[in-house]
Amino acid sequence: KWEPLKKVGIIGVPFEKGQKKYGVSVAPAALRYAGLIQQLSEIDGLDVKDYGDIETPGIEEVKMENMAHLALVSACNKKLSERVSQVLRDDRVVVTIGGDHSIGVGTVDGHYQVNNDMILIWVDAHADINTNKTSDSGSVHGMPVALLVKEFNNYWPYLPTMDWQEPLFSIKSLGYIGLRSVDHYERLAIEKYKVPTFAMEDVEEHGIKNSIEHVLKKLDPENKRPIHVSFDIDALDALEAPSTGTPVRGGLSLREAINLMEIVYATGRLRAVDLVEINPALGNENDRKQTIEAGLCVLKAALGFSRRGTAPRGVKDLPIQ
Ligand code: HAR
Ligand code: MN
Ligand code: MN
Repeated sequence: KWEPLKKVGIIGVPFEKGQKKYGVSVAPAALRYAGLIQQLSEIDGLDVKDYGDIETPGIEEVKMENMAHLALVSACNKKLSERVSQVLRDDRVVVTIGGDHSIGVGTVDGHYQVNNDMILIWVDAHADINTNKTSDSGSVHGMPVALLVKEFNNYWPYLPTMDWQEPLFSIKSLGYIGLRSVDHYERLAIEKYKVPTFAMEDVEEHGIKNSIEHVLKKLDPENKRPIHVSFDIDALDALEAPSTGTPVRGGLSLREAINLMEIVYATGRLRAVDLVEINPALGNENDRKQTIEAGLCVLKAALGFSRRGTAPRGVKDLPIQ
């Protein structure tokens, strides 16, 4: 009974204060310049609307222990959350182009406001479930999942500027794919809360198809919940997507990532996709090109592009001479 929604809304988030390197904020412009809107519009039957970029200039900083730029991260995510809800209420699949992964707070919050039965698939080399007590970096892009889940309330101090965000999403609705760089307390959290996780070792053992199918079945045995995929480009092998801030070798091949997205698309329940952590300022011209192309391939697969090709609609024969 579920059919893929053939309408999408694009949001760009040129935000990079959730981590320390210059350049992730250029990704929305780089993806648009590379033909994002046009390539998505060429997918059979897909209606694409661009909702523009989320800008958050001139926010005053607050100090928070081992948590850099909290006020900026918060302000950006507040605006983003509202925009994500709006796109979903317009009956479109929301595609959010980051930006670093701290923007996952806004995308998931905005999605949850509209579909509180949503499930979240976090595709990443990292688990991004640190608190400011467990993080080695103090960068918020390693903390979005911990900020979102209600079970983590007692692990956080009061966070000034974050009052707008009430963590209501349950960790029981979260699954991971592609992990291979997980901090000690992150691993403890995954085990304590039994988060369905197909780390790279598990993807090796079961293959990508079984991996995503297992996670979906575990979170939603009745196949009835809206799906949010938060895709960190560093889930891909560093050789496939080199232009990213924290690359890790030994990751998903682009083929595996495309296959994962095709499977999610085929459920008909995909309602939100994030594509984050592409940093066009890192690496050489070829690295940049490869990484952006990989990102476009992943998005297209999520939105119904068929590698088999699609025959022209309503046409039964080749043109006669
Ligand atoms: N776990 C480390 C931290 O908390 C590194 C995670 C940041 N890298 C990312 N996130 N790209 O997926 O800082
Ligand atoms: Mn991430
Ligand atoms: Mn990552």
